[in-house]
Amino acid sequence: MPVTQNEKTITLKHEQSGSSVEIYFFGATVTSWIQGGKERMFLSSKSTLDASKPIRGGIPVVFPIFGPPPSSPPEYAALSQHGFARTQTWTLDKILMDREEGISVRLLAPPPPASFNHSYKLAYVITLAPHQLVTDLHLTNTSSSENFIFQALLHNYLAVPDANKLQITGLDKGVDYKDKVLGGKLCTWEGGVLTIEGETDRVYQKVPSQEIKVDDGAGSGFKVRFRGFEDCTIWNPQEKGKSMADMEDGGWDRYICIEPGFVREFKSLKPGEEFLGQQVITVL
Ligand code: TA6
Repeated sequence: MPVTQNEKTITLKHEQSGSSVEIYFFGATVTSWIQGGKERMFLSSKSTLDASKPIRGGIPVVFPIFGPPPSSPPEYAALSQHGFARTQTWTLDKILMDREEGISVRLLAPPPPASFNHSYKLAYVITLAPHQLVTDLHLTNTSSSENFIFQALLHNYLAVPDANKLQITGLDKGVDYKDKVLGGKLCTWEGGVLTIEGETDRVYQKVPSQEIKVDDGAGSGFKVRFRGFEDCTIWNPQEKGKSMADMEDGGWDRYICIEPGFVREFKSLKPGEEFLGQQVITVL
């Protein structure tokens, strides 16, 4: 059976290639992607998986805010870091495709917390193909009279053998980025190769290429393509990871986050308007 589920997870298996993906209903968090016989997602062995905290690893869904809450509007200011989608329990809506080309399921987010009084529909489509994992966030403003503002991001933790050996390319020269390590300083990317030489936490804004490559320095890597999403956060905490209670020891050397999102500002949807944010992760 290519799609199986239990009360906590749903698993897609592509029998011809042996690829598989596991998704927790909690946060619609992808927690495992096996491709070419290898685990491609980092999941901290110290992560809680009991719905008491966001999952540390895989692909948490960040919505409707990215990072710490803004100072206003009040219902956004009251949210927790990265919003609530990653701690909601989603449900399976439909198996959309089950063929040799790929297997695809759609999950639906429950309504928002009562204090966040906005109407929208949020769906997440996860598609497993032999060499690719595609995750699409579909948002519709279902209000008939009010605009809806949001930020969204797919916070992937890509498994790598050694973060210090990575070569990250595809960021266009001249793109602005907010360097959170420098207190949010706005910088301009000088082009070339980004390497991880210490804590790295940058929000690249409006990336024209919409395609980032990670060479893992060991003959493999990833390509992350996106559309709808325009920004890309690149994060690896290095030793600062020690201060995260749910980060396994040395875990920061075993992943890189290349996170497509719409996060440099709030995006506004008119009544009835839809947004699609997609990431396509390919193993190189
Ligand atoms: O996307 C990068 C980031 O916003 C970092 O600043 C870092 O804090 C990370 O996400 C993890 O956030 P979390 O709330 O999961 O600890």
